[in-house]
Amino acid sequence: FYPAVDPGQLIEKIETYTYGNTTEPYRVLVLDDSRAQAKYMETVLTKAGMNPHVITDPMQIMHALEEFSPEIIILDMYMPGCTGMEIARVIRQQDKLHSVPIIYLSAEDDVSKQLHAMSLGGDDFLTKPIDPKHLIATIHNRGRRARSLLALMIRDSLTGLFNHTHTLQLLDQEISKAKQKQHTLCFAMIDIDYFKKINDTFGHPIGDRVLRSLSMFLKQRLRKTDHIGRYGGEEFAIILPDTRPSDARNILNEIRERFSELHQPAGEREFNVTFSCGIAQWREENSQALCERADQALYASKDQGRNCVTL
Ligand code: GH3
Ligand code: MG
Ligand code: MG
Ligand code: MG
Repeated sequence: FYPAVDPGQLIEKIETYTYGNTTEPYRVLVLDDSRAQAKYMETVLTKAGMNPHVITDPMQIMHALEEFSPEIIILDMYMPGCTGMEIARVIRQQDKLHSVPIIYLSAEDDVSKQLHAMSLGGDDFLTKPIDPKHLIATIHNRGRRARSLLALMIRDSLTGLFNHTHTLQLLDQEISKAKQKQHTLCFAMIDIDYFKKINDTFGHPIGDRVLRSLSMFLKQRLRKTDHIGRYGGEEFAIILPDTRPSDARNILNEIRERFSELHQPAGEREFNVTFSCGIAQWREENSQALCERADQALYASKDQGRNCVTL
């Protein structure tokens, strides 16, 4: 029977690792077929201020990944019917779990077997019995790194806005929420007018500055609940949850007008920039269909001579 140590004693020692109130506790998925070990892990992680989800049946792993969406995964090596290595390999085949750290925790002390397990997608190999301080420190380090990596992965580096991929993920999430709550939802696409000409006339760095200027402008003028993404080069996407189409149009028209009045500096000179916008209200469709309709509205704005908003 493992562990031999009473978790109650250990709790005192790992208390110092507890989070401040500022951070969301790490969601840690633990898979171990031993009920005693599972219970022990749950106690230790909870006492360390983390949010553990512990399962003992390897068959539950897919469901747990989907429902709990862990930030860190801890796998036992030997379980009836399968090994932790096999689970790790399956996890690593999923794109969206690519950056989730996998930590093996096993009594296996054969180094060549440990290294083989690591080669299949594990990030660490910890051996039982593990000092809880060592365990918690490892989870903290892996978790912190995974979170900062994720924060970088979802942003566009030039503007700091959400990138294309994450914008579409957010749109899917907001569509689900709108369905659940029977809310309305609007999606807007923005494209800068004659941006090529700006680059050609003033140079690429000035063009980049215009992109940042519009990004800041949008951030300042939209609500905290709206999501702003850089959809493509000089294209932006805005998700407006719980917003009526007429309100979305008014907001974006106001932003369009104010932005066009900004003086964009270029050395001794100054110039003005306009954008065109298309808005679509969600009609119980998927995100792709919604994007296409917003894009059509945007092209209608371009057709009408640019610097306008089409709903
Ligand atoms: P329209 O009014 O029809 O939208 O004309 P446009 O010139 O804005 O449209 P077009 O799609 O022909 O040109 C977009 C340009 O945006 C082409 C590309 O060189 C430029 N671009 C894309 N990404 C960046 C970037 O990151 N920085 C800069 N400076 N320019 C970019
Ligand atoms: Mg086991
Ligand atoms: Mg374009
Ligand atoms: Mg353009």
